[in-house]
Amino acid sequence: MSEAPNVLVERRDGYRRLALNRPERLNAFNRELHAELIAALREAEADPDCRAVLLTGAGRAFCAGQDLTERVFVDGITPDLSENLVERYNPLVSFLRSTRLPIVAAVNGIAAGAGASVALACDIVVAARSAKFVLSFARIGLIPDAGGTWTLPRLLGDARARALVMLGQSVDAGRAADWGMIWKAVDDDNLESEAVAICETLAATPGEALALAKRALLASAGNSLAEQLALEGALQRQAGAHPDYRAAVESFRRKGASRAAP
Ligand code: T3D
Repeated sequence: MSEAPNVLVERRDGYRRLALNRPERLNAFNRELHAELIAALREAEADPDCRAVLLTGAGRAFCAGQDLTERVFVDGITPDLSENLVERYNPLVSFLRSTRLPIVAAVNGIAAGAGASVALACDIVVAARSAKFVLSFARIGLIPDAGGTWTLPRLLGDARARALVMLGQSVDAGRAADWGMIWKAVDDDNLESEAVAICETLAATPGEALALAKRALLASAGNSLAEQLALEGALQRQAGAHPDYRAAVESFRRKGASRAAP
């Protein structure tokens, strides 16, 4: 009998739905899950008909971060944790941020440790009201990784980021939305339909514009205003040269002409 996939992939019209699928471990990341997730994301990116990704978790959790059962201390020696970051989490988070595809996280339950960091690395995060973001790293003697120390202060500001990181506190979805940590919190029963509606909107939006906007937003974190203005100029030149732009403007003008017609 073949083993269940660690990532469930559904190809839908205009987008793909990827579900982390280790529900008995609250979808904690092990090597296999990492490998299947990055492969599924790369495959989605390579498919010209795929214009967005919906990322969620199977079962009651989104993701409980690193699978701690993978950590074995032989003769009291800790494995080098940076290896796992360099080989798995860092490429994953870099991919989520830099891919042309908009990534929508539908956080269906607890997102802990690197699970929270991965959710927050997505472009649009919508969470079920019962979901919680648990910055649990300090509780086990670690620092936030998978981009957590980059994302949190940018989303929350320094004061909230520091307190959350140091106290290892949970933030429920409602508060996360109030604080600007995520796009919105929705009733549990509506999570899937909200995430689907967002993906359908994205799939119907000119893809080149979304990809270029992602590039500009990513660069803004390290750029001066002057550098960012220059980058916007360069990327807007590219956007304007794309047939999507011309088609949209011509359609607008046609509609204007028909409105003006007696
Ligand atoms: O190592 C490196 O490579 C460095 C990178 C680190 C990145 C990180 O993510 S560090 C942070 C790792 N994650 C955590 O510390 C979270 C650990 N989990 C929890 O604190 C709790 O499970 C939760 C708060 C997430 C949920 O609590 P609760 O009460 O709702 O569920 P539970 O009963 O604790 O968990 C259910 C099952 O999932 C349970 O298994 P069992 O007893 O039914 O067989 C539990 O052991 C398992 N599980 C939950 N989290 C993990 C896990 N198994 C492996 N790894 C986990 N992270």
